[in-house]
Amino acid sequence: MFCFQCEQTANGTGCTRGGVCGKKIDTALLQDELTSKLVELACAAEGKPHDAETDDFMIDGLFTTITNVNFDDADIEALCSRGDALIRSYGGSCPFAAADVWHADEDVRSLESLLLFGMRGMAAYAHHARVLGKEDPEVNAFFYKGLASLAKDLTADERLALVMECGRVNLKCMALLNDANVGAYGKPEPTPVSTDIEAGPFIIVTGHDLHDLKLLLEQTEGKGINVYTHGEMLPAHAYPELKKYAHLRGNFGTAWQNQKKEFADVPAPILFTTNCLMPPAPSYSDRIFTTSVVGYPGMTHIDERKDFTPVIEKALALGGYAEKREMSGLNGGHVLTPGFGVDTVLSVADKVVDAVKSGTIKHFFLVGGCDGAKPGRNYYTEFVKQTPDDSVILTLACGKYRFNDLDLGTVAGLPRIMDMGQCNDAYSAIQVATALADVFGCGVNDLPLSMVLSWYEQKAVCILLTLFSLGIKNIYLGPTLPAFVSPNVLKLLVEKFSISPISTPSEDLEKILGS
Ligand code: FS2
Ligand code: SF4
Repeated sequence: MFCFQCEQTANGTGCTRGGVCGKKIDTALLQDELTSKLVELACAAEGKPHDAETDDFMIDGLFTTITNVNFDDADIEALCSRGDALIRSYGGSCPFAAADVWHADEDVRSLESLLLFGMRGMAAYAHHARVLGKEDPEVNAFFYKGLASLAKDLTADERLALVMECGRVNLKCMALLNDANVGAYGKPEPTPVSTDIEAGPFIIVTGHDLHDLKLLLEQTEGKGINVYTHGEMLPAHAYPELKKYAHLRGNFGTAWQNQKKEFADVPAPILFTTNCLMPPAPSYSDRIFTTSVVGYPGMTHIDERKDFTPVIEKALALGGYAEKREMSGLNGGHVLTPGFGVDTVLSVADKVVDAVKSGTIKHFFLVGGCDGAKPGRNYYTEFVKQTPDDSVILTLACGKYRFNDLDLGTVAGLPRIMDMGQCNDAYSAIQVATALADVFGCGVNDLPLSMVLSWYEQKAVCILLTLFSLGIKNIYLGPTLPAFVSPNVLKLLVEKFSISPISTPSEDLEKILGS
């Protein structure tokens, strides 16, 4: 096997003898086979009309291969068989071996990986929009175009152009998902969320799929069961159509990499709607339930009929805590406040603009992205702690658990930390930055705004490509740079976008604020 798609890849170069994430060699080989089928199907179907079944397969096939999504060989084999049938229905195609990509010339491999991993990330967003009935023909078409390109003999410039196109199309995909979420659940609004767990039966829901959460809330209503979000599900509390459920009580735990510790002795089932799933320890494996594209051998899977009865029965059987438990975040805080989406932030745009003009707010930082298990990620906690009092921190995705319970007070009457939502809510951050640039009559790169990002898996890759496609410069990226960015491709990204690896919080802050 060879896999280097995530930040924790072995030795910073590639997993070859099983994944650091727990992915087995056979599973990695099957994921390569699935990717090969996706490329073959894309070649067969490119330029022809394709139906919803084929689009579903493309999107879910890509999503399945994202880090920490599916470890179940049976699921991947079933997808490969579906792929074979679809390829035949489009008249067949030339054979393609995804594994050849890993052994190609390092710059070709780098550009092809950037595109493939970017598409994997974008597929997750397309999937979430799709379950809410929203799709975009341009987004769907790009999966075929991008995947088919992997089988073509292209120049480096042509490959780079496709990488940038992936970023552009992903902006549309994130906009689609934002509209789908707002259409289904209303505009997010700032909402205090408790980290305490009430007495009695409860269910923990993790991952990113708000539709699954909504269905679970409907099915648990009136049953004496509380529902707690975990990880990237925290922003659900901010949506009017979700927070109206009184039994959506609070948030449990922190980011994904702490799940083994946090789930070990909790008397409740845990429902995984997407990544990031870690191989469960025997102490809690009978309490893990998966749905949608998530899979792990031996875990109970809730199929597309979305009957959550097994999860509900488990919650009732376990009974929860006998008494209320006072929990806290990593820094000891007890309340988290998601809901600072684009509409909330822009509703106080006048206040923000006045505060910038008067010098009350001197700088904005977007400190966002993935959390992860490798050491070095407390950089982001320290960075936020060290930001000056006259600055605002916008944040999103699971990396925020490093600091989202800190009380940094207010500036110009606004909270200093504003949680914009999940990773896909990078769309909100981009909208806010663009709106501010319009008001000030400058480009986004001229705003007093710095992006300090953390990455782990492939959704972070597509967001990064989107930021590049918008011409956004001077991004600080950590905790380490992707192994799939070759020295030449990195040189190019540094020349074009002045991207920097993070160093230390004080050094980076000095560079940002001193310049
Ligand atoms: Fe975090 Fe994992 Fe959100 Fe990533 S929960 S690293 O999937 O997309 O962020
Ligand atoms: Fe290794 Fe990451 Fe691939 Fe898992 S997803 S096999 S940890 S590179």
